[in-house]
Amino acid sequence: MTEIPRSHPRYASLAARERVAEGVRVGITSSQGLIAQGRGECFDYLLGERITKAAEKATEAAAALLLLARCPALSVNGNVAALAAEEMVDLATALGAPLEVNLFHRTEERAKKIADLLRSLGAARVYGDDPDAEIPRLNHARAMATRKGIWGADVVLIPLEDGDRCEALAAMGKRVIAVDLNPLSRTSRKAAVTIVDNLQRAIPNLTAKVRELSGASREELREILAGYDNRKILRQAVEEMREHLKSFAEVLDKED
Ligand code: PTJ
Repeated sequence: MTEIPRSHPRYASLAARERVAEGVRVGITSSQGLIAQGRGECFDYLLGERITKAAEKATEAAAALLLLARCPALSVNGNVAALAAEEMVDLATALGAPLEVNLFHRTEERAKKIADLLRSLGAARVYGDDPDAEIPRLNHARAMATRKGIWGADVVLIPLEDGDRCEALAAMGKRVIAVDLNPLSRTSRKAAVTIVDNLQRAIPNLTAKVRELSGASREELREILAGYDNRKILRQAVEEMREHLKSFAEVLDKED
């Protein structure tokens, strides 16, 4: 891996790039994952590379939904494995939930490598390397699922997902939580709760919220959800992006 000096003004972004590139080198991330990371970086830049108010509200709702769930499950793909494997294991542990490897560009070798990585990090339940069910209405590899994991879950967290599967999971009656830096994506619009944030900030933030709310009553958790409107949150995320761009334009004006 290229050594990135911590003093570099773009350290976090360059270090994340290195992790995805390393993921490709060791065979856990697809080469397409590099393109996805680039797209994400661009949206993160527009967002100001910070946790927005919209993301905070969505994170609270996501934590409430996960804590209320009968059977939550957390999906992991090649980019998630490269960028936040430990953080996903930590979240799964906090919830007592399984992790399931689910790949768009699926190879059995890659699914096994990711599952092994999650197990080596201490995950108690990891599925996806031996699927035994199919998500209806999907005709690609992402339909593969596991009965004890995503297939049987009532709430599913899907970071960096494609819109098709998000829709197919919702059509199965599941509540879907997305983590996606693009507030305009189909996934963002089809999920019940969308955290518009960088995965590397979003997952630890969500785990902290889960721990904070773990003592709350079911009534309190239901109240959080009752006041939540995902469309409103997406509009707010776009608005916060716009505000950030406006402040950029003002800086440029001052420099003239
Ligand atoms: O490992 P596989 O085979 O399952 O493939 C995974 C990728 C991510 C390559 C695949 O799902 C894919 O092609 O995804 P997309 O549609 O290119 O990207 C999904 C969304 O994630 C896009 O809206 C990106 O803006 C967003 N995104 C990218 N990086 C991040 C991100 N969102 C949050 N955090 C990121 N770091």
